[in-house]
Amino acid sequence: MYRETPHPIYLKDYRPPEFLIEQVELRFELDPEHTRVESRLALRRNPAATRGDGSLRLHGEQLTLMQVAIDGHALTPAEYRVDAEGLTMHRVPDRFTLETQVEIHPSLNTALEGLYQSGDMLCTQCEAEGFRRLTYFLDRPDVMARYTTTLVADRTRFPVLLSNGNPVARTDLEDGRHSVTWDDPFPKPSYLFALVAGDLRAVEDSFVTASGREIQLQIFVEPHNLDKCDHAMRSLKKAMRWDEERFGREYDLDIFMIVAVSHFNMGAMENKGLNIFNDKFVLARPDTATDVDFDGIESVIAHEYFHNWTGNRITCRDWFQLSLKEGFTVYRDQEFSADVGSRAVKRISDVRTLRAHQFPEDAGPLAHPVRPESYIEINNFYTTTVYDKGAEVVRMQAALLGPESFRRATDRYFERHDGQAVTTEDFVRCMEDASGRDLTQFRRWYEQAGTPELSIQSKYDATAGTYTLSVRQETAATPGQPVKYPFHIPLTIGLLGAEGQALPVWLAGESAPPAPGTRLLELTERAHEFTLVGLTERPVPSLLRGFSAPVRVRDDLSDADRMFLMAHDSDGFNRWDAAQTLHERLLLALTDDADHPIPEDYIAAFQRALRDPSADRALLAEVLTLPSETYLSDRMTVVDVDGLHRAHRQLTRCIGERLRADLLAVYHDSAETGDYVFSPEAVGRRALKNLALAYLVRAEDGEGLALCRAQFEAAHNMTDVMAALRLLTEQGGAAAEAALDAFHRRWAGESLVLDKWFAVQAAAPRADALTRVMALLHHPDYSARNPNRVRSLVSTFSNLNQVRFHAADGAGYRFLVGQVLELDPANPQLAARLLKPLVRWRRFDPERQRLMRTELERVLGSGELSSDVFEVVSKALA
Ligand code: 0A1
Ligand code: ZN
Repeated sequence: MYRETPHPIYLKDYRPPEFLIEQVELRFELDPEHTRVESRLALRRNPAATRGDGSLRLHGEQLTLMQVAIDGHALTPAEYRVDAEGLTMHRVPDRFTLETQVEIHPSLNTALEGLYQSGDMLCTQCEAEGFRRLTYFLDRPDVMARYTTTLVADRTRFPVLLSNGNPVARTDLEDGRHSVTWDDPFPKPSYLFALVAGDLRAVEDSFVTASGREIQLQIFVEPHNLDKCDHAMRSLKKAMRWDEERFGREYDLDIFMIVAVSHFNMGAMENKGLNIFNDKFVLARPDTATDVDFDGIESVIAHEYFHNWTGNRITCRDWFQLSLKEGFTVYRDQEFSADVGSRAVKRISDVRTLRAHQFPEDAGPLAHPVRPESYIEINNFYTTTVYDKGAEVVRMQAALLGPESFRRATDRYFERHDGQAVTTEDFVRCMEDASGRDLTQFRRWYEQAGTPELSIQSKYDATAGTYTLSVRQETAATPGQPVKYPFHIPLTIGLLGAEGQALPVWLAGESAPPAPGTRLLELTERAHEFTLVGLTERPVPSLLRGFSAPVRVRDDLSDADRMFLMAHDSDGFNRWDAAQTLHERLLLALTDDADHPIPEDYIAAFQRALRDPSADRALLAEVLTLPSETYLSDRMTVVDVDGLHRAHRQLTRCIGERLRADLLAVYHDSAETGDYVFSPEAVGRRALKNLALAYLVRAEDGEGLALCRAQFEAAHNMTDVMAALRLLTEQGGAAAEAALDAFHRRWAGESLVLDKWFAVQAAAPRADALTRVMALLHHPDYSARNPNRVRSLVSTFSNLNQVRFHAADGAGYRFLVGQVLELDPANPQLAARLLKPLVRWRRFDPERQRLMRTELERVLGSGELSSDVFEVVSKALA
């Protein structure tokens, strides 16, 4: 909590550390109320740094210092100073051993940063700056050290004691405690340190690496969750194999451990050899978890595992480089999911996320480059820009280099920088060195915020047989960056002939045509003209195939062109994107004018898609899904909350009515037979079936609802149960209440399933949504101390129930701010994230703007805020 305005930290102020820490010995006497931490650090002056005044300052927060000694001599109070952020020793030798003893209080730690209690266990979260809540340290990622850690705790309460690396000693003590010592041979930054203590059970397996080493794999959970780890273990082994095959990366330690905890601020954490997970991304059984959960587990397990090379072996020099590890690791987990599942479906879901979250962030007051220049609170920079746009930036480099050259470049990166703390610049240099390409201009993707908009105009000249694409790029100003320079944009395109066949993309000046198919064009100027030749008919262009760059596109294609692409494009992503644009244009027209006609050929195009027996079910489900209200609101200059909601319902209902027979056929054809399987085909089939059900229910002819009730009663997998419960809750009435009660009774002891019960009520766009949400805050199962529970109720309401959150009287805004202010003293990270939906306030009508601004000002004026919330709210209002 601060009283003064917190100061930003700037990239330009980066200096190498004055001291290095070579060896760390830690001893924790663990107890939820009072934990004692003894540390012994081998420090030496960094030869690469300029000499300061001879003093040394270590980070430390919320620590009670008991003792400090240099080379065995206790310091007197005159020789050091302690303040709220650290410990300064006035004079230190060039090389010495520092010993400290501190006390900390895990059970009081509600921020879930540092050492905290989750249920009956104790665990740590150190990224980004949590290690300083364990002991005094140089808590910055460019200080890499070897750690030996001894954990001491009561044998009965904490039979399992884990830390990074390999266990090297175990002792039973006389007083009922025991101790385990762990040694991690790999130097690591402090943010990758972890410990766990608890009464846990492990599911065990093993993995033989490409070079023949056997790795022990363990997933630790509370005893009642042992039957929910199979999918996580399978996912882990798949990820390990994939990283060997695709990136040549083998695991290094002899053990790899995962621990599932129920209180966690984020998704999971890649601590060396000891990943700690939000249990939501570990635990799954077909009857407790949906396909979306299974999918999330597979990709988060992979993501954290992949960090072992991209993040741990090679880490970040400073937190401005966060995307070095996060962008690259997201790219790697995306590619993994694409390879083990469906590439087109994966790309669609990633682009959906990017457009729904990153594009608005890039267009709003919190816009920042992939490599930010400054921050107040680093915890606020675990953003969709750093993660997802960061992944796009790596993807574009992979596209520009081509697969062989990109693999050479990543090999070079791993070889050159193993064991180092480096920068995004070092990464790009490896790309250049391995490929011979000059990426000078490309670096702007790391430096400039904002989403470029491409306008593409086409002209066909029948006599010359040429087709000209005139492309312009423009990027709007973002906070602190009034002027934007052109980006280097990979633009992948294809051309389709009248029968839907691929035509060659033959550039004027080239002596012979390339083979028909996809071609990568490169845009570097503000405006480019590409003249394509050898075309005896006007082609239909398929632009930005596979979403080859994170840009918005404005083109001059007709609806007929889009329907043609939807039916014929060989690029699955673009078939979907054509459909999305059709939906979007129609929905926006309906928003402006409820009487806007719904074209026959639009309905017919979707009917054809539904009737195509060869169509991939998963892709078909994506094609038939309307863009969300939140996404559409980003496409309007002034968001019309109620108009969008009405238009969405109107079109959904119309599709349900007009395509009723086809939807019913699809629904019945896709019935579940036999046991639940998590495969791309089965997931696609369930997605399509439940989408059909949603249209049928919303047609409100009674039959859909009857099917829905039957599905809710009969289904054995959570995907089908939740799909039905969501629709029933949305419809309301006695059937909904009965279903919600039955569900709650059935799943009373299952925390993650109860999260779904809260979320489904918060998301239902019924008139009494807010009243219900507020009542649920007092439900015995609600807990403001569990981030998953808070997100399931509060974030679901404010992010996924746009029409009710933005109710014209401002009650939704007052509710959210009340929650933020209540949570902030306990858990600033969570509070700052909750505030995000209000940041877009300038996009709404004047009255809503006023209401939202008033609430943001109420936050700012409310006295002691965390730096997390202060940064978000002050930037939102700037
Ligand atoms: N590095 C993790 C994400 C993470 C970041 C911060 C945390 O606490 C403040 C926790 C996890 C990842 O990318 O998975
Ligand atoms: Zn990550």
